[in-house]
Amino acid sequence: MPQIDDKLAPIYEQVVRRNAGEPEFHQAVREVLESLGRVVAKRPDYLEDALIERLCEPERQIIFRVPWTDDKGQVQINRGFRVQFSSAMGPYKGGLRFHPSVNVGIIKFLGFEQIFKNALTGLPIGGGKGGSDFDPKGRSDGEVMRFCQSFMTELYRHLGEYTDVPAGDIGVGGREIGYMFGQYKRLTNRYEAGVLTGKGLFYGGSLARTEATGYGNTYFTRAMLQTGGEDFDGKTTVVSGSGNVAIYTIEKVQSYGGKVVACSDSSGYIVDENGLDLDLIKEIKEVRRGRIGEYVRLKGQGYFVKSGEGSIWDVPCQVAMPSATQNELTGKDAAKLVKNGVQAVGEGANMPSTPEAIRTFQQAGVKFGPGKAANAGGVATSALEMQQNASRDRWSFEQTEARLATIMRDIHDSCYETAEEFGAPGDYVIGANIAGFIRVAEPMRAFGVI
Ligand code: NDP
Ligand code: 2IT
Repeated sequence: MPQIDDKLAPIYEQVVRRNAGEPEFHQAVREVLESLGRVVAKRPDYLEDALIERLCEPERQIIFRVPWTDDKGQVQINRGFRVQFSSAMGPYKGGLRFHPSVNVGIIKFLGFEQIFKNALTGLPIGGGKGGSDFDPKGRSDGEVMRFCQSFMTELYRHLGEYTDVPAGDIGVGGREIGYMFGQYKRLTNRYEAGVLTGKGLFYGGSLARTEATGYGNTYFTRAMLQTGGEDFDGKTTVVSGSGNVAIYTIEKVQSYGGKVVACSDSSGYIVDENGLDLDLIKEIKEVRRGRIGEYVRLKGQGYFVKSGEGSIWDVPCQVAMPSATQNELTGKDAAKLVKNGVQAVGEGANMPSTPEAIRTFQQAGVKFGPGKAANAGGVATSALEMQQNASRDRWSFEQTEARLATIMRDIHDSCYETAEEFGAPGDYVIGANIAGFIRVAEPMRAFGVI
């Protein structure tokens, strides 16, 4: 198991002590600290003024009650969160997740990852994350609207285009952003377009934001493949999830000639050896908000494996793109993928591979793109949406996508080059952690002890 440098070990121990019962947060911090030993060996000045300790402690954590009334007239109570982790690079920026599994440790791990991801984009955005344990599944539009309005009735006082700019994540898409933007506008009496991103195209949203995370991961993974003279063309690919990130990953991979044979949701996974019919998946998921298993019946081909009865990573593929949730790809899954000849793994989700899985990939020489680099296209395009809002402008799809493609190429190259510079060629985990860290550390030093 990779070790944390002796000088950094006390920081990790302190994080574990201070954040008891938050294993995902510990995991995210541990991975970054494992990489930073190489930095402080060259630059011991980064150990001064408790800079790394400060980076591991959120600037502000907000937890609040969200009361709302369901369609039966029953009052429901959820818990809302916003962790404003670091504003060294710009206003806090990061998504909102609505899922029953949400707790403060999950939001903290996501917020911590977001700091480095956002720094890697090269755009002026700090790191934050929020959400609620609200479960939108099976709820009517009216219930979702009332929940979003109540959530924003507390959150709005902590937001602002120069303060904190949320967007979507699991369970939060265009519908939810619309309800939240409407309530923010009503409460503040300000048409402050730059306060949320992922907005609808009719009220300040950016073209290509919906596609950005999946497209961006595809660009990143393609860039990794190209370092070995390979491409997606003709490669069998498996993409987990079937939400926003998964759908637009499948779309872009298919456009490069990749054959995507499997995807999933929390009920299980589908396999279609002929290549997935993406129009049908969009119809099931984006229009009907249905379950992925319906594909097999509607298409009349392929098969469905229920959750718990197998793993999507048993499906042989050359490229794997986990795009559902954290720790969905275990060491055992990774061993199976390696045995089946996987060549590249691009993480669309945040921290989908366990530490054992990452180790297995890297020891086998599989090109591994960590989420904080590979899925940064979503937040990067959110920053482009903020630019358009600030200049009261609107860019074409082509213009926005071209910026996204350049940003992903730059992120790939800076991870690749940083890994080489710090003696770990081909290790995108070390490259991403170190490149992201240095960008945040410099303004932190300039600002003094705050
Ligand atoms: P969506 O809500 O659109 O889709 C999530 C997908 O993952 C669904 O298919 C969902 O299945 C599945 N899923 C979620 N939780 C679980 C779980 N606990 N077990 C099994 N399956 C699960 O979310 P996104 O596509 O936006 O997000 C997917 C991942 O990408 C997340 O890790 C998110 O943090 C990350 N991400 C998202 C970005 C964005 O711009 N949206 C940007 C960067 C990263 P079901 O519907 O059955 O719950
Ligand atoms: O994890 C992520 O980067 C996101 N959910 C997108 C954040 C954003 O602000 O667009």
